[in-house]
Amino acid sequence: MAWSQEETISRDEMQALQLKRLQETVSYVYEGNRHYRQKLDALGIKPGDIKSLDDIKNLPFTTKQDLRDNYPFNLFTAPPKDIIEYHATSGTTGKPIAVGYTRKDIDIWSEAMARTCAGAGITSDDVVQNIFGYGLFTGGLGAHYGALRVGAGVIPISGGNTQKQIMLMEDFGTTALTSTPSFLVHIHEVGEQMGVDFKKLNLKRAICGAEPWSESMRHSIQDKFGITVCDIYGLSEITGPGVSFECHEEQNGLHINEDFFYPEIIDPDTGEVLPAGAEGELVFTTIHKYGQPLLRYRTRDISSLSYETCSCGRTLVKMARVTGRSDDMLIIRGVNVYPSQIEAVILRREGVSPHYMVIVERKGAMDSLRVKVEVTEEFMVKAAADILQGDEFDILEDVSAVRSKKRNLQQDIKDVIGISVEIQLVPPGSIARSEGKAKRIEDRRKD
Ligand code: DLL
Repeated sequence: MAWSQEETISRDEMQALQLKRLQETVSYVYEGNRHYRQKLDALGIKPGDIKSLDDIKNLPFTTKQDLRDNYPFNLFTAPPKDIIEYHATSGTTGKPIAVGYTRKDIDIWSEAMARTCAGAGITSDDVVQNIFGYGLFTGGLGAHYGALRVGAGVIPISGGNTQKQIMLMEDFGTTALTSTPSFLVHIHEVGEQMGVDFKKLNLKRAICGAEPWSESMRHSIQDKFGITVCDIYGLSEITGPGVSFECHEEQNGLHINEDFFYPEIIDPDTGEVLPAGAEGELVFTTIHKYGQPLLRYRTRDISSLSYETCSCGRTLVKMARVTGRSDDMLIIRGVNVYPSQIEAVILRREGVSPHYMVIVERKGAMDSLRVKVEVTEEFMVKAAADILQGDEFDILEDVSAVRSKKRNLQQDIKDVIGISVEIQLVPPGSIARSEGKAKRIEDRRKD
């Protein structure tokens, strides 16, 4: 069931609402923000020039660099006294990016997250263990606000504390989890070692996101915990989590809260707007935001839009699962590679776990790709048993089993990404675990 009425309105009604809010937003930033006024003046655009939604394509893009250049608060449009909450992205280098919310922004964010929770089937009957990190990261508080709004009970445990997570799942009767997918895999692994059968707990559903993941990873988490898992997408610059969310009815694409965040897909190289269905870079204009509204923010996330009807009854446009980032994308020997493609192959294979690390190195003039993958405990036990019990023939068999696993993985990955990789099988637990977003790429070419 949809949470709010705007989720099911007709396309005409939605577009009328979007146009009204877009016009208000352009006037608001033109009047209230020096950076945007200069940008719009330079292009000769006045707020009154926005007469249709199509006119959005004349507005300037905003990039991460704009946010960096205006650090910390020069892109805020609301007066400082109206900002009631601050967050910041972790940032890979140097200073983070700051974001600020007015009371109204927190209200809209809570609404977006209430829709997200409802989309995943969370109701006032649920006990939500919120594993997203609380703090400057938007995941923790965003999920907290949404869960509160639907009337669920929230356990604000935040990330980390793996054993305590498991203890609370058992003791508090947790029914829903909100977490990065990689951390759920880790929790399951630790729980298994402790002899916990997650399927016997009260767990029913989870909302996972904040990092690229694959359909195979979803199935793997669903099977391991015996729950339904929905994807959630968002970014701090736009609001945090809840920009879009999956419905549990279809689990196929994420409904965008498009009455708050107006989406476009562009060609990342030319900036040209692409038609529905085409894959490209997601761009969002916040059309109902006051602290730090952004015009045409380039997310660098790759997706596509679908306006087809969804069986859940929501009319909100859907975006496809994010397959990678246009800037995180690895270019190896001229080929574009997304780590999520490699992940999908790994998850299909028996004997290896979803813990992996993609290492890019430069050997001479050639870039090479190495994928470190952990084998499972069972694989190790079986291999060790064969070696200990076996005669020479069995040892050879075992070595050849390892070899053939490597060869198969190598071939499958090559089939998907188009270039050859070196596979390094490593023992369980040897790849560093993250308690938030997983780090899956080590690009040593930059060293
Ligand atoms: O990760 C907000 C969030 C919190 C989303 C909790 C979902 C759940 P940032 O730290 O600013 O914000 O990182 C945003 O993470 O541009 C994507 O590249 C990536 N990302 C977020 N969700 C997904 C997802 C939060 N479901 C960046 N699938 C975004 C793939 C995702 N990538």
